[in-house]
Amino acid sequence: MAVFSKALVANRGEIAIRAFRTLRELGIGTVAVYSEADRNAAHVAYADEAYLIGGPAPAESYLNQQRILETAGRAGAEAIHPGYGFLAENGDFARRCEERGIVWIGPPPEAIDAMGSKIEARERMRAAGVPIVPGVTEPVESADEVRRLGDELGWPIAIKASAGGGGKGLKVVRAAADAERAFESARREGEAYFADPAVYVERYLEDPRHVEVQVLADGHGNVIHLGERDCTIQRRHQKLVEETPSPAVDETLRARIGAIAVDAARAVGYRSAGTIEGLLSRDGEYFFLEMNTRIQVEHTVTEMVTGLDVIREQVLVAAGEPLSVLQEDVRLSGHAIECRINAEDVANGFLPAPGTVTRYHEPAGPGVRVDSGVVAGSEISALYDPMIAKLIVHGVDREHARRRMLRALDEYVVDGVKTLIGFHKALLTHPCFIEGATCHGLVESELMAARAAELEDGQPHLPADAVAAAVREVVRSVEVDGRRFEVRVLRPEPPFAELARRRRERARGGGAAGAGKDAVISPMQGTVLAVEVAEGDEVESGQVLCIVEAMKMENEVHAHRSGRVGELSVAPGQPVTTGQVICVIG
Ligand code: MV4
Repeated sequence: MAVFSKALVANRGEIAIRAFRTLRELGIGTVAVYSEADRNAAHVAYADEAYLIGGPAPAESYLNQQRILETAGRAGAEAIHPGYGFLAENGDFARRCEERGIVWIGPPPEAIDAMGSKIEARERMRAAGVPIVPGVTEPVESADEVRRLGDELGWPIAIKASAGGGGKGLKVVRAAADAERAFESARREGEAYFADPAVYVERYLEDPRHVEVQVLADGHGNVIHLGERDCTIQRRHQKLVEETPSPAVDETLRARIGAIAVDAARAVGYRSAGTIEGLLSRDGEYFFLEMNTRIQVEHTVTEMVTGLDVIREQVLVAAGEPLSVLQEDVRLSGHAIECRINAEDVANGFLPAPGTVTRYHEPAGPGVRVDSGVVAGSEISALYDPMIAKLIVHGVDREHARRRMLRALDEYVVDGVKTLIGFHKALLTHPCFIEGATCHGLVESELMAARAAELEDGQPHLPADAVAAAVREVVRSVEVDGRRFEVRVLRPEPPFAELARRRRERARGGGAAGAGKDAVISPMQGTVLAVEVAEGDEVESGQVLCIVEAMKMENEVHAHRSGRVGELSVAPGQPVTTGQVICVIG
């Protein structure tokens, strides 16, 4: 007997399909919603029924609360699963579902709201005895206060937007002299992103690990944890690889952070699946950072080592059932790793690379799981998140899982768009990853990008200041005497390709006269907010030269060496492109 007869999933892509799969196993009818850009999307084809809910932009469709609620009514869906992103952490939407008698497959709206304000969450956690990063639990109102807190907590400190999370609005302040600019910048970001300028301050931990704990809670007083996930490898606060168990957590520490996570969930009256995000310091201290009140992208690795279906628990708990397992029944077995397969161009600062997937083949075999939302012919739209799929592997231990992941990455074929497959191959063979270190800074390094790009498209890519040979390498299959060989053929680059490459190099500053190693390059496309130096100024290595705003985030551009500023080409209010020479330092 099914708990609901029909449920709507207010999402798209891989997570919509992931939720449909569980619903189908439970005998629950599946309802998809889609935008005009998603008429041919895989999640629409998978569901039993599908309804167009509006235009291509998220605001017209997947964020259109009224349309989604009306559609649930029209389809006769008794419950809504929000997936992640879009409306998943919108307390008002959860309330509106419940007011209409539609079951919200998620946490209580009050828990969403309490955790949505990071300042309130910190205060609630402090009161409940959950360790938080040392700092304030009330908004910070002035740069003076920031300086005072820095002296009190010890530099460096972090300024964070209260409505933020996931690192949006995070500013690191290394010294009192930087307090004013960072404070103003964090407030502007909070306002631009979340319409809330409130910020708070905490001690900045150096080289921490991002360790989060999966919790499950039901309406019968049961709260359990399913162990941790290590998500230390990120780029600009976007997770790229997640694994469990964490290379830095043993059984004793797991029991400790598990108990902290359960206390945190209880403190807000949690129900459903949730994640306590925390920082693990170099000396093994664990601090609460924030709670994600939704199913997360990386829930999959937890499922691999526990054998549980986290979305099944969400659905059953929403229907009033107790959790299917007790804490003492949770067994963690082996090691799981997830690689996010995004359509991004690593050689171009991880820029989203939308387009049509022309050929598509997923890996399979022992211990391999692929959660995807595309098929050959799918369009990766620039309107939505560029994640194409998640590749997850399970092995008996970390090294087994790592090798299995490399095998699976080798089997993966995605043509038509640039992906992170090459990047993951480069990362998982790097000594830093192999030894389970934090790898801070590795993802951003230029050599990694070059190696990743090379593995991505099988052509040599050299760092910007190296001289590229004007030959192209292509791989061809040949048969010789009935035996099959893959051969690499070196061909002269066609003239148009060479011209395009020279143009790219010029844009990066590699070929500009007088630039070379001394050019400061914009790492992103955006708008110049402020220029902190003038032509002819002497600057120190690391000094802020200008601030570039891209997608409402403010990014400082720093001097890579000390010297005198020349050829300054930017001014406040002007646009800059990726690779543009901002100035030279001579
Ligand atoms: C921090 C931190 C150091 N100290 N907070 C917040 C959101 C998440 N995406 C990363 N965040 C951090 N918050 C304090 N007080 C360092 C980070 C951080 C980080 C932490 C662990 C692993 C990788 C990281 C990459 C960037 C920033």
